[in-house]
Formats: sequence, C-alpha cells, structure tokens
Amino acid sequence: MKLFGYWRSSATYRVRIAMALKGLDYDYAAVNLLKGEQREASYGDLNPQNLVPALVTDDGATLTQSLAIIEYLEEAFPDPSILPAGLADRAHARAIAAAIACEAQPFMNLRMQTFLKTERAFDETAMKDWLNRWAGAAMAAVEKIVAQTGGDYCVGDTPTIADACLVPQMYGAARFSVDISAFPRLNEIWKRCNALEAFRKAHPDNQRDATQT
Ligand SMILES: N[C@@H](CCC(=O)N[C@@H](CS)C(=O)NCC(=O)O)C(=O)O
Repeated sequence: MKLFGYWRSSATYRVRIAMALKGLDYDYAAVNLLKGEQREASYGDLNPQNLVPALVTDDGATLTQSLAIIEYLEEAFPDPSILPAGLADRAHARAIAAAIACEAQPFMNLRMQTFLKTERAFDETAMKDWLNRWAGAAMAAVEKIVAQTGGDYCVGDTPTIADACLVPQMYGAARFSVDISAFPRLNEIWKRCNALEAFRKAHPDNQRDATQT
C-alpha cells in the first residue's frame, strides 16, 4: 500500500495511527501542502478533492477520505480490530470519529485558514477566536460524549477509531491555540495514547517529511 500524506495533516495522522495499531507496513509519498502540491494535476488525478490523505491499495484501488480509508483497513485487516466489540460501542466510536472529522477539524484546515487570513484579513486574535468558537465547541461536545463512553480510551479500555481521530485533533488544536485545557478527559486520553508505540510511530515529528514547512 502507498499512503499519500503530509506530516502535519491531521487526516493523514489518523490513517497512520490506524495502520500502526494494525501493524501494517506501507510506502509513503509526501505531498507538501504548504507548497500547494495537493493542487497539482498529478495529485488531483488521485484525489479530485485535492486533499490528503489518499491510499493506493495493493490491488491498485485509490481510496480517499480518512474515515473511509480507516474503515477499509478495518475490513481488509480485521485483526487487531480498532472498533469496540459491542454494536452500540462501535456506533459510539464512529460517532466520536465523525464529530471530530466532520465538525471540529474542518475549521482548522489549511485552505480555511488561508482564506480567512488572506481574503478576510483575520489577524492572529481573530483566527484564535474563530478556532475556539467552532473547533473548540465541537471538542467540548466530544469531551461530554467521552465522559459517557470512555474508559482508558475514548470508548472503553482499548484504542479505537475514535482515538485515531482524537489524537491528531488534540495535536492540531494545541498547535492552533485552541484552549484544550478545557477538556480534561480528552487530555488524559491523549496522554495515554501518546505513550503507546503505535501512536509514537504515527506522530508527525516521526515522519520523514517532518522538516518540510
Ligand atoms: N475529510 C477529509 C479531510 C481531508 C483534509 O482536510 N486534508 C487536509 C489536511 S488535514 C488537506 O489536505 N488540506 C489541504 C488544503 O487545505 O489545501 C478526510 O478526512 O480525509
């Protein structure tokens, strides 16, 4: 398999965590978002949305959207599973993943921030307010959900797709000055995940394009 991504991309980071939890090897192609390589025609052929990640499977299929890629990995390589055992818990884990991927992360996206800064004259303070208002609110809801579903991790006591989404979200939120101190349960789980080898391996700083800015 070949993963197209960027070291700091939280959506790519999710897929790297899922791959690492499942012990999967893959080739990696760095797409430098700051240089706009996601908008080059060759990459657009792979992902018409011009977003990372994309995964080319061993069968030659090109997959996009991190949650769809993670679900593919779960079905293609079910052991170890990154979904909880119970049906309701599986839905909880998917709901947390979706709350982060659909309702929190999009506000932190490069193209969104570039638009606000360059076309709407947002300064650092306005940007911080925007991110806290929208991404922060979505994360506050996840903090409440996890208070009901969580054990050591977001759902129960084993890392799942929910943790694969939470950890990159916390990393990005901290980077963009979202007040993550308001989320004690999420911080606790983030810290616990970061102590695991799979999460260490998937961390942005440990990618070979980590110096690209
Ligand atoms: N919903 C998509 C989001 C993908 C996404 O937003 N990728 C960002 C990096 S995290 C990207 O490629 N941004 C490029 C840009 O904004 O131009 C997924 O989960 O894969």
